[in-house]
Parts: sequence; structure tokens; C-alpha cells
Amino acid sequence: MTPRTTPATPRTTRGTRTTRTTRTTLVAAIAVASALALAGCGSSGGSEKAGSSKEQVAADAKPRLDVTGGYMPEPVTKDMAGGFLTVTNKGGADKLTSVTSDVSKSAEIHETVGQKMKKAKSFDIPANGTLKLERGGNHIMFLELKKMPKKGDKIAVELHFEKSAPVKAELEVMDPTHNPNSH
Ligand SMILES: [Cu+2]
Repeated sequence: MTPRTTPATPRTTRGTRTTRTTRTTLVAAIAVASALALAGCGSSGGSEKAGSSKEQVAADAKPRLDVTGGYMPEPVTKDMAGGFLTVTNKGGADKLTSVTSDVSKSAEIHETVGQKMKKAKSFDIPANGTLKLERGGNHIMFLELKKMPKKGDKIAVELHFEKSAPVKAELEVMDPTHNPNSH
């Protein structure tokens, strides 16, 4: 008949208090970090208007693209040939929207879905990332070749992007089975 005490209650209260204190400290720390970040932005931008710091970041996020490792496996028919390369980006996001070349009547960008390939509108080039066109995946498709490219030939192409200026690149014609990833 003795009334039971509940020792759990005070402990819970203390626990809640501790959590609250930690959260407050964390919020304060974040506030300090944000203030430092903003200060850093303003001084490097050289602008006195606080409101322009956002525009500064957007301007800095210009894509910086580099195209490497371009190749074309020697085609077996004049109907089509594949092209592969890597676009490295040291800036903000961009998109590969098309490829042009004198080697064929037309060129498309293709993605591979399951076993089939289909025409793509564009390929994303992530900020500070890479776009890889490789066998079994995204690729350039040259349709109706004007002449048969032979191993060792260099195929001039021009890549077009959503934001960046066009970039000229060369695809080296390699063995029909060439695949840099299989080594
Ligand atoms: Cu294709």
C-alpha cells in the first residue's frame, strides 16, 4: 500500500535539459560558421554589397571543361561508328547537348538502356565531376560515314554544351574491340 515513487521522471527531465543545451551550442556554432563563410565570400569577391554574394557564387560556378581519352573503335560498316571520351569539369554543372563532325552525315548522342541504345537529348556534366562516354553506356553515334576510318586515323569532332563554348576534340581510331576499361 506504499505509494510507488517513479525514479524515471527526474532522470528524463535531466536528459531533456542536457539535449537542449547541446542543441543550443550546436546552433550557435553553425551561426558562427555561417558568419565566417559569408565574411570569406565578401572579402574574396571584392564587393561591398552583402546581397551580391549569391551572384558571385553563381558567376564562379562557370563550367571548366576538359576533353580527354577520345577514341573510335574501327567500324566494320559505313553505316555507323561509336565515339567515346571523357569530359572532366572543374567548375559548375553543364550539359553535353550535341556533337558534330565531318566524318559522317550526322552524329547523335546515345544512351544505352538495357541492351538497346536510344538518342539522348543531353548528358549531364556534374559540377566538379566527369561525364564518361564509354562502351556499354553513353556514347557518340556517327551515322552514314563518308569514308571508312582506319586504325590510327584522327577524327575531328566538336562538342556542344548548354553553357560552355564548343570544344574541339580528336578521336583516335583504335582496334574494333578496343576498350580502355578492360585493362
Ligand atoms: Cu548508338
